[in-house]
Amino acid sequence: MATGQLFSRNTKALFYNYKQLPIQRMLDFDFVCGRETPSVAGIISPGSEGFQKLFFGQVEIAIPVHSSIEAACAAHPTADVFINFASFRSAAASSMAALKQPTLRVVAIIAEGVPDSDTKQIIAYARANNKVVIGPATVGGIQAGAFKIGDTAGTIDNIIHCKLYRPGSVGFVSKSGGMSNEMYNTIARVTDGIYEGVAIGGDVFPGSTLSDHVLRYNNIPQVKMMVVLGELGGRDEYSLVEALKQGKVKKGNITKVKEFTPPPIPEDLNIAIKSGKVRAPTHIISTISDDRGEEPCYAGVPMSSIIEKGLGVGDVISLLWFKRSLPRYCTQFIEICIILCADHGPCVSGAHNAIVTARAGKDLVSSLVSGLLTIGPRFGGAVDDAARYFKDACDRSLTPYDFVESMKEKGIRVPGIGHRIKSRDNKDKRVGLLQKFARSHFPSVKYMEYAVQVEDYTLTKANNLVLNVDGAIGSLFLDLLAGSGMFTKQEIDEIVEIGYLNGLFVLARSIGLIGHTFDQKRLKQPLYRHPWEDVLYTK
Ligand code: Q5B
Repeated sequence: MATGQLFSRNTKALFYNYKQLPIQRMLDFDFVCGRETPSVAGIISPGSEGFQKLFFGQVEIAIPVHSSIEAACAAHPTADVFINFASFRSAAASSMAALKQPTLRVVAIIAEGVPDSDTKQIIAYARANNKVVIGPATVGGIQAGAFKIGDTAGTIDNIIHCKLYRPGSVGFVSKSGGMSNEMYNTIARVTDGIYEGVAIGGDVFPGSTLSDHVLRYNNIPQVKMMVVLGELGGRDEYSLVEALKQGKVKKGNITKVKEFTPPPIPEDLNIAIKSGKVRAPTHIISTISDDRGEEPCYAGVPMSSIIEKGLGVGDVISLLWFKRSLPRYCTQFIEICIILCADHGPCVSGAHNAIVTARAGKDLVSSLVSGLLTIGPRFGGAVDDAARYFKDACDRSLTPYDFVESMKEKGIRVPGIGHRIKSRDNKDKRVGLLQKFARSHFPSVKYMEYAVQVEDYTLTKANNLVLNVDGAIGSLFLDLLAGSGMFTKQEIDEIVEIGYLNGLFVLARSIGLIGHTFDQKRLKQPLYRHPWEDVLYTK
């Protein structure tokens, strides 16, 4: 084993396998010791790369993450300690790979249960190449005021209590990691404190022995006293007796340690909140669903009860959009709207866009979104405006004539009226189906009747100025809101004002747009190019 110091206040380590807590504990230790730079130079997380955010005192730092030991060593050539938090299954291979790196000098293996045969190979390789192995099955080691491995010495409170943030004069080595914490405490009470402490690990074949470390401490001038915690039945202890008999272990004179008060480590926000010490404002308010309990709830209704009661999509929309359970006829109406608006063939704006996008090789979400983006005042997105204008005109008892003519004066087309292919003689079947359902289930269809009177008037102007599907849904939803007795007048105004109802068309038509996308992909359709013959080229 190499003689003398293993670590210093400038030691940099590479940490194998991302473990947030032990890394943060190392950084907290660095901070209370007054180190200028963090001791963890890089993290090795096989297969991933990037950065991990951790705290160094009060500030956040980004520690680089490397996908291999070789890449980490190349990026951090001054890091000479390898802290191996791999499982017992992969600890041997990763430790051997680390020992083979010329930049790495010390390897600490935390895992318990590494096969003895693997450990023996590691020890042989380390000895032959003048490298130091601590562990396996170790908590690690610490040089007070300079560097610590992983979870060594426990919490920051314990570290401060045991004065490990500044060097004392005691070199300590122990077989047990758990007992070394107790010994740090005892040593701090009866001496000027620890200079360095190492737990060699509980395995039969430790990478470095009690005597290896005692003989090393003997070469460190700052170590004036040594404490060894062996175990019953251990053999390593005899080699220490032999070393003492041969006078290999010198005596030391203690000089007074310079005391200082370490800076406090800011408490983690989550811990402080849990203990009731601080309060923090939230950034989001949510009132429609909650996924924190055993099962998600929609507007307070557990998902299992939705399934047990055999509720449907209309009920889920009632809960998540309107925050209440609506009567069955209302949820049935919502479901009918969704069924009727799910698709209207490949030629409408939305489907056309989705088809062209899918044929350009784009993915499902892109194709869906490109279709959805066409929904607006002319296509499918006139439901809210239809509800707004019909409600305003009907509530003000405007005659259909006055309403339509006042819209004409303002240059606004009546939302919910007019269709590209539907007409007086080819009425939209969907409108008829919605009206039929409402007439037999709704307590009142006042707004719908008003819309029909508007249609009667617009049809006197042109054959295609029929009440379309947007207008039918818009006017009938006003009847649903007013007639169900489930909404106050203020709530109805808010729903109309915010504009909930285009959501019905958006939701429904997504079903069709997804279908068209799959259809094109299934048919392996090539890139779409519009034919020249279909374009009027003019100046
Ligand atoms: N005129 C829908 O127009 C369309 C008038 C009007 C007064 C009106 C048009 C319109 C309001 C918006 C609306 C939803 C653009 C339609 C849907 C879903 C769909 C689609 C599908 C599906 C059709 C000819 C003359 C002009 C106009 C006048 C037209 N509309 N006057 N109020 N509303 N409607 N959108 O055929 O004197 O000659 O200048 O904007 O409700 O999107 O299946 O395809 O499920 O996918 O292009 O059903 O009505 O008529 O523009 O040539 O106008 O009528 O001022 O008068 P057209 P235009 P003038 S449902």
